Amino acid sequence: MFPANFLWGAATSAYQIEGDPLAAGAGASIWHQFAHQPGRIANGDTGDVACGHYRRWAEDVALMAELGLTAYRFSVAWGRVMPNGSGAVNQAGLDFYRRLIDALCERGITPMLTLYHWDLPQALQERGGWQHPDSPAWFADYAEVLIRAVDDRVPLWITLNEPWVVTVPGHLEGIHAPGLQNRAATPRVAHHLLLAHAAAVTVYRALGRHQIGLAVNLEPQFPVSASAADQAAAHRRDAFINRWFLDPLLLGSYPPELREIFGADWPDFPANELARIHGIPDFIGVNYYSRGLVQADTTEQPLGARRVKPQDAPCTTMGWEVYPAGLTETLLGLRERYGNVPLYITENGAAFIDADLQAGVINDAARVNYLETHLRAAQMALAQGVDLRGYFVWSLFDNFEWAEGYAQRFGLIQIDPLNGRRTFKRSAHWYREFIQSEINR
Ligand code: IFM
Repeated sequence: MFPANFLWGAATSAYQIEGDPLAAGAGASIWHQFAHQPGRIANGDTGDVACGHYRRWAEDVALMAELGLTAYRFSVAWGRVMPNGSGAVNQAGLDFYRRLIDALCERGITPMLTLYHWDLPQALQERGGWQHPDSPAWFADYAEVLIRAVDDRVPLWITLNEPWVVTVPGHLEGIHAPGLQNRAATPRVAHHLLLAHAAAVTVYRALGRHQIGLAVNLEPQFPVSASAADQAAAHRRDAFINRWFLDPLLLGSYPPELREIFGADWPDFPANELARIHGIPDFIGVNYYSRGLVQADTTEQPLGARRVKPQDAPCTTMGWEVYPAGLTETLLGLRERYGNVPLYITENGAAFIDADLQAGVINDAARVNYLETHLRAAQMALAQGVDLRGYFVWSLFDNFEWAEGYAQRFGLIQIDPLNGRRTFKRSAHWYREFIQSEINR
């Protein structure tokens, strides 16, 4: 049912797994700074140790091979490569990623490299971060360093991971780094992220030889009732989450609902900047976890809507409903709105409280069920002709789940917090068999 050259992967990101964030001359990131502020992260957790992948990368690549992955999605910590975010390059940081990529290639695992998974160098934040009009140029310079260094061995590039999350939890709600609650700045942050994506793609088209896209978090929105207010709220939330970034990129303009949502805080963006953003990436990465059930609520500003937890539906420990049909709907909806752009599912997975290790097995049956039903949902979109090229489980490891710290566990592989020992959960064994059966079909 899956095409023969379909990629079977798992995904991670730098700050969530590496640990040793300041090693070998690396510059601190906004997440390092944020996690060390009291009260920001559950249980006071930080990424100082994380999964220890910075030290154990070779062992981790061996685990990926044991799992039978044909692809691995990881991100580069900008501050390891450019400690101040711009200017001098730190060779030791670059070498860490070169070694990782070489090891993946030796094992026949296709690297998918994300340039930005939320860990802006703190030095750039101090200059204004994503609010600064030069931020797209900073990003393009950083992208150029990486493209020149490793494009010969990296066939799949992602500019930004989930620019919506950088924008909203990071700059509007203040629950992610850099922890700002600045409604007036929020639209510009999003706009600069889009310009940064476009600038990196321009560099890539000049220097790179493979494919570049971006990864967005998408979730279909459903009104909680048939009332006109709830329906309008679901529609606004769809524009706010699903179309904010993809419409300007693929259609050339922002959804008009954003001006209604932000009112006077929505600037008139110049036509030449919108034209620069408008451009078809080589692929879109879809990060799918759940659907949104939406209720109108005027106290929730600026959206006038809030997400509610469904009654009597299975949910993960993040409180996200398990809703596989939404994945099929998302993939078909993308094709309907934007045309048959190549797609990868760059993240899909679930946090659960896993059973303890018993007789050598961590029986995470709920995660197996989640993955199986979502793969079936992906197959349904493929059967209807969607150009889906790969699937990446989030996540390879239990890791630092941002503001939730280590309490939320998405991994196929458990990490012992005391000694970093890695243990395959049942879902890892299941995924290995699934991949094998697909490859041998
Ligand atoms: O852990 C995150 C990841 O960094 C980005 N996408 C969602 C995941 C689960 O919340």
